[in-house]
Amino acid sequence: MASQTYNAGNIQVLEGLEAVRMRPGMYIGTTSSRGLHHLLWEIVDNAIDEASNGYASEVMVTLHKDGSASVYDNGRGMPVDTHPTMGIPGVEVIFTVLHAGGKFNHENYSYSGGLHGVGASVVNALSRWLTVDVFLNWTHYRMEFTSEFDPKQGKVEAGKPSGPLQVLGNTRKKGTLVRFLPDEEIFEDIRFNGEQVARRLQELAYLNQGIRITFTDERVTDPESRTRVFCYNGGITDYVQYLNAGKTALHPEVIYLEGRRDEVVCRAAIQYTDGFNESLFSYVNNINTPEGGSHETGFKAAFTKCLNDYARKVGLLKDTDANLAGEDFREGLTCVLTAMVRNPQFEGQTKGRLGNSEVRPIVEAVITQQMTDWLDNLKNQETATAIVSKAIRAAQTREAARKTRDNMRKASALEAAPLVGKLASCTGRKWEDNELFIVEGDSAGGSAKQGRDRRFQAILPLRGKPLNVEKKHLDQVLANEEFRSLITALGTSIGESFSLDSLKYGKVIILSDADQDGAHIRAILLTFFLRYMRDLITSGHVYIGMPPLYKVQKGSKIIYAYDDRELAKATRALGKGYTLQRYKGLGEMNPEQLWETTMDPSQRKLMRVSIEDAALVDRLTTILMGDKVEPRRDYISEHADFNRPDDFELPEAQLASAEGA
Ligand code: 1YM
Repeated sequence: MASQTYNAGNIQVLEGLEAVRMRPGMYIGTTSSRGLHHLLWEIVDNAIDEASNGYASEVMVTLHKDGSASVYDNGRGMPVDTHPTMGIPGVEVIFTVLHAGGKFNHENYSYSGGLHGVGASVVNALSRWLTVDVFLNWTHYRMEFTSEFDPKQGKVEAGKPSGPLQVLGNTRKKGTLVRFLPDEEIFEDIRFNGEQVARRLQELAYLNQGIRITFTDERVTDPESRTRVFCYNGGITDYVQYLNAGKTALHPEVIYLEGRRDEVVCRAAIQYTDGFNESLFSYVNNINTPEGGSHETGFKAAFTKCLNDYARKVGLLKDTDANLAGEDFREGLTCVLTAMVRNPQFEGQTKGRLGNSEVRPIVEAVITQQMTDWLDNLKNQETATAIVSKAIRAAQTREAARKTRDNMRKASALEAAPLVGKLASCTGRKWEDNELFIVEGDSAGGSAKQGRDRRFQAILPLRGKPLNVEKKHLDQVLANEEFRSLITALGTSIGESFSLDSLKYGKVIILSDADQDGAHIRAILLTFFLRYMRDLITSGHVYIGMPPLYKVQKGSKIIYAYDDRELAKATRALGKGYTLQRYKGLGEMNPEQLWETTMDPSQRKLMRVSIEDAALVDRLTTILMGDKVEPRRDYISEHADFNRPDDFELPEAQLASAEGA
């Protein structure tokens, strides 16, 4: 694919930036909000690269009132001298020639996420206007570009220079300032999301130690909260401490490992907590790799081997003992792992996995060497012992849980009927087409059983509130009857023995009431999936069913409304004399209504649950579902929106991204 696009790319150079406007999706993936933000990240990446290469110390990002965004770095300034073969200034090449990055692809730039320099012209092509100010050699240069309809040609000319490179005068400043207004003809919505921008900038600040990133959202009225500065001299060490806020650390100091080998720079920051979850966040060239990959594999192999060797050396493991498993060493682990790689190949469904196989042995060697040094250091003995002891306890509980699981499997194998507890299974044989509805309450469960299409819809009613699994150990989860029914129904097993291959349903749909209890149940189930069946979420199998909130009726005409906006539309459509019913719970709907509004694939609304920002989700789940009261109270008083049905919607709002299905 890569080599083919290169050829296609050469052709597109001839076509110019119009090609980008014709098919924006090919360059930025989508023209949704995600694509819009992609424009900003392209420019921000260039600024961060300049800083991480040591030329700039400061990056400033501003969202302006007119809808434009600007990015400044105090680095060298983009080249303004005339390009040897094209005969135009460097900045013009960068902003008007597709794939210009290749032409300038110097050594120091090849660590970037992929599109360095390439991105700038794409941003220009998809902007209404773009200006670039270069502060270089004590001179202030400017160049302006617009995308405007040209009546002579009868089409939009994309990213065309409004004039030549201007020299505006002398300056003491250094660096590059790019400002652009995304084109509303291209994007569904051109409003930037300030929170989303702030979050990513904070992440970049953690990943790029010491770089000062200033974020200003001029659209915010309160001057106090308009500007935020992110700068972390501790880098990923600070990041781990931030992730562990609200957890109890097993040792005060974060373990920091760093090394370089064959051009790959590898860093890890590690701190254990008294919890049971593994929170490993990995990045390649500042890009999150939630699906892992060769760098993660190398890290895990080295980490496990070093700790096992150490455990034997100090006698915590005897000659006759088996080695501890990787997951035993990762219980309660919070780790941020980063690798800088020359030509990263991102693979997997969401391009979230590093494919470069050469990276594995490199990371493995760096971590082995660094971790061995750390374990050999006398002052670390107490922490090292605590880590190994925790892993030994984890292994013991794992063994106990395995026995419980085996018994479960035997028990269910003995059962002749395919019924699991109260599961009403479906008859279809194709797992991809089958759907499992997890329904709150027996009465709604009853309606769902009657209303469903039994060929592909199975119903599992949940009695009362399920166990909150945050801070529960695997064996406690397995002892819980509701979760046992769920695990058996799904067929995947759980935790380390989870296997997507044996999943029995293509869609797993949570169906709960639109009230406080319903939101809580949803949050608990999502926490369970997140902690014990993470891949079920990342592979896109988990959904939230959306029952309507209102039924508006006039005569035989019925409209179901799923939110207040739809309600307003419905009442307008039906005119005077309608009756309005507000559904408080699923139980108020009869089987036909439940089918029509919530279960029928041709009419229902579903939200697919995704993990947009794994680190944030983890932190929020810990804060909101964990056992420390203080951070939860702080978070809720800071963020709660009391117009929402319930505060527990918060972690879920981060988890779920709306998607028609
Ligand atoms: C606000 C965004 O783009 N800064 C930036 C970009 C470049 C340089 C410096 C730069 C690079 C090099 C030499 C080099 C870019 N250069 C190119 C290209 N900030 C922002 N700051 N001199 C200056 O790579 O050797 C692309 S970006 F194409 F010229 F290499």
